[in-house]
Amino acid sequence: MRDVTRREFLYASLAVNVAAQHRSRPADIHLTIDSLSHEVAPGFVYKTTAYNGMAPARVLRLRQGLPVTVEISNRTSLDEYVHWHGLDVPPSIDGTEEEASMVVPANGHIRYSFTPHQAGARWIHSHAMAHGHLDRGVYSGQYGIVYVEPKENLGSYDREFFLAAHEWGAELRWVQQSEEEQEDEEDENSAGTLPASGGWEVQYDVGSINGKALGAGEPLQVKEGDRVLFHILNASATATQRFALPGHRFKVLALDGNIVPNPQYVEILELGAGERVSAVVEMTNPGVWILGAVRGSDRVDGRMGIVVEYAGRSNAPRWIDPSFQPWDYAIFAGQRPQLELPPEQLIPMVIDRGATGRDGMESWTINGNPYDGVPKRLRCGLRYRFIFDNRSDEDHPVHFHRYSFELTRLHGRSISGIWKDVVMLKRYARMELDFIPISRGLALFHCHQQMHMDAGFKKLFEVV
Ligand SMILES: [Cu+2]
Repeated sequence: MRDVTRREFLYASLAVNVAAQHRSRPADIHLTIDSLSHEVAPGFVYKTTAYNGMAPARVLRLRQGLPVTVEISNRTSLDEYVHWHGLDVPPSIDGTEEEASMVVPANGHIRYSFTPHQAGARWIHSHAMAHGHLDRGVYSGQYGIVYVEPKENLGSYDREFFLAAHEWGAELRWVQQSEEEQEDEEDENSAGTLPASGGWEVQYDVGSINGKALGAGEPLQVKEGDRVLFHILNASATATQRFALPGHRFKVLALDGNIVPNPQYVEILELGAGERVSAVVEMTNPGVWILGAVRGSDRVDGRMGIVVEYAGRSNAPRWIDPSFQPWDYAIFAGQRPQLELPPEQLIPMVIDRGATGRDGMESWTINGNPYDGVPKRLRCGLRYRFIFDNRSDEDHPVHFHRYSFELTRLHGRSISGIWKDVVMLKRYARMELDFIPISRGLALFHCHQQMHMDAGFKKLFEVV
């Protein structure tokens, strides 16, 4: 063996140092999954699991195009998946079992890096299977908003609030349908093939915004004349919510973090499970108000809401029922160019119920098939169009992992410029979505209503 020169020795030790520094360089984001006893309101305490001891997790701020290193420790005795919802990250770190992502092992940890390319309001949540355990996965306290600072900002505003809605105390209950509902369904479904007696539904004890029931948390403090930017996430496992702030209007700027072509004022925001809305409110009506669920049972009994308090005001929080307004993505859309190349491939997506199990539990099918885990191949860089046909009597917040899509056809009309990653497919509705997969690997499609997903409402794709 020849002698190592001093110069070679210096280089060698330098290289080891660099490697050691690289290994020990602190991660930009630490997430610790641990059990938590979470008080939603006095008398409403839930044993759950959460990130860094808080439900929701503190808002994670990333910068568009800037790589981040993430370290996740799991102090629970169950394997976990952390899903980066609305970000095109590689399947290995997207955080689902179906995409063969890295698992965060029970009592173990993982570390990885990625670059966020999509700006705006995204989120993280557990993608662990819940099935019969209505305190796991998206039912748990493992959720939090991820805000990717855009290169261009959303205009001027005086303050910014992040609100994450979530319910607690999930329980399966057999819900008998009223005669009126049965008649409605028979009208809409002339073939009369639906079971019209009732079904298992998830019901909750109490709702929360930022982890607290209405009246149990700190009010949002505003001043007259403020322009307040709200980023609202519906982190429910199953429920759609409609929110209003009486005496004020929301100017919707972005859906699922993506800027809309045609910002519009609305009184009511509707969010299916997993959806986000970013909207500006001009604070021109001094008082103490409830920003809350429009449905009385959710707001009054379920306490889904948060108090908005103008400086110097201390009266009891007020609620006024808004007049009914349908929520329609199309009002925020642009017009579709008349001359346009058709997509390279159409993918029919017929949504329907499958056979009811012996236990009375429903099942769901796509194109008549239950989930089989065999991926449908897509070609990188081609434009695809999903053609949805919902033959069921339920709304579905359908979600595509890793790729955002553009709504191209809604209630029989062509539209453009609405980019989303979860979209409400209404009962018996048709809808078309375009997308171009640009990164390879597995990508999961599923309904974000957890009961539906657990009952087979999912389909696997592979981009090659
Ligand atoms: Cu569904």
